[in-house]
Amino acid sequence: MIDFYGFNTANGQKVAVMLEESGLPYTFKYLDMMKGAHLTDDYKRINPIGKMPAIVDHDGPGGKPLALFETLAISAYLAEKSGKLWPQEPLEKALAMEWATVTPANLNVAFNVHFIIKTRTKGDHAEVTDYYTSQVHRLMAVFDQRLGEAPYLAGKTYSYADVQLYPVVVVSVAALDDGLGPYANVRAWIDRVGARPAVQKGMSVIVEGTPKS
Ligand SMILES: N[C@@H](CCC(=O)N[C@@H](CS)C(=O)NCC(=O)O)C(=O)O
Repeated sequence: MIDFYGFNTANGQKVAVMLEESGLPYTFKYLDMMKGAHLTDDYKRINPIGKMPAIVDHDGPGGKPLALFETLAISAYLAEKSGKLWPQEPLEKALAMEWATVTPANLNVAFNVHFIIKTRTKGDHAEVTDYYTSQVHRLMAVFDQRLGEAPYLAGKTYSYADVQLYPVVVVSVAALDDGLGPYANVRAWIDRVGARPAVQKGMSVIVEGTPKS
């Protein structure tokens, strides 16, 4: 059994979708970030950097419990463990890891800075905003080109790389002035990925598991 510590953001949704796609049994544990649950000593024993999400696999390697954080590490672990969304063919396996890394290492960062400047800072940060806006568009254009060459990020195979990107685009598109207008290949891919029952379920798991106050 896997414990999934989550809150309703794109990073939480990545793990929820991966768990649904993997078919592995899991329990959702609501992490109340509004109350600082991610910064407690107990949670930091699972994720020492105090960020959401994290998992504990009680049946980890060697039958021992494994606590894991970082969405990319969690996604790759779940994909390999379940054999789902884990390309076998060597080229697609390498490309899956490459494209899976682009989202957390680049696109998440650009959208996050954008969001934080808009919601948490005062004063004029036009240069920083412009820089990260251009980063977002540069990356979206690269994803769009890739998804024009192949149906999925790794190539022919739907993989954990697609799950890294999907919630980020769906959630953060509101920050783009023209939405997904310029990115027709990303739009078509969103329709393909979003039609999957496991993706639909994963995108709603956290909201469903969040206590109503
Ligand atoms: N690189 C991390 C990013 C995780 C992350 O930034 N999580 C946010 C919520 S979406 C968080 O925990 N923020 C709280 C904080 O930074 O204190 C991953 O991919 O898991």
